[in-house]
Amino acid sequence: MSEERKMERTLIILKPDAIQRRLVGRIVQRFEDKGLVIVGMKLVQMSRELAERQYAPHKGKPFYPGLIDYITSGPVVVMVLQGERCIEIARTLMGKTFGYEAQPGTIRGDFGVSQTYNLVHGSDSPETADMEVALYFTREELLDYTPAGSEWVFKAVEG
Ligand code: IDP
Ligand code: MG
Repeated sequence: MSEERKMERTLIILKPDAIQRRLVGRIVQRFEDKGLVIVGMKLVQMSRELAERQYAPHKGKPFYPGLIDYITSGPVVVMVLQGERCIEIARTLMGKTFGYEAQPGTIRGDFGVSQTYNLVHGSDSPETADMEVALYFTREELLDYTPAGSEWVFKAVEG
């Protein structure tokens, strides 16, 4: 895959409820099924300091303290996905923020109803993705490879 084809990376977090509810495999499957490629993955217990960096844009909002408590309440899986337009594609797969609003067929729509406990995080722009990926992964931990059969999945995503 050549670089001019808008290859992107995005940070996905499977939040503590996804791990506690044993939904890791089923959620990862959604991203794999779509054709996004896992280039980094690990289990992490977030410190409050790390959580505050992750959610700095939300500091001061009413739900912020609860969000920090939630994301630090147990292990999370952090994962970097790669693919053309993967930031947008991953967020479409996740569905709207609140489980009760998210469409059936999306991760949040199929597995939850909560506002805060919504199972999954995905970066919202290339700039955010770069910043968020760097919070959890060194360059060496991200493995660039082309999965078998990619030519059948990625043909002309753009134009
Ligand atoms: P996103 O995860 O869909 O990008 P954001 O608005 O960036 O949604 O919010 C970050 C996270 O904060 C959400 O995923 C959710 O866990 C939590 N959150 C957002 N808005 C609310 C709220 O109004 N009440 C409670 N929790 C919220
Ligand atoms: Mg967000």
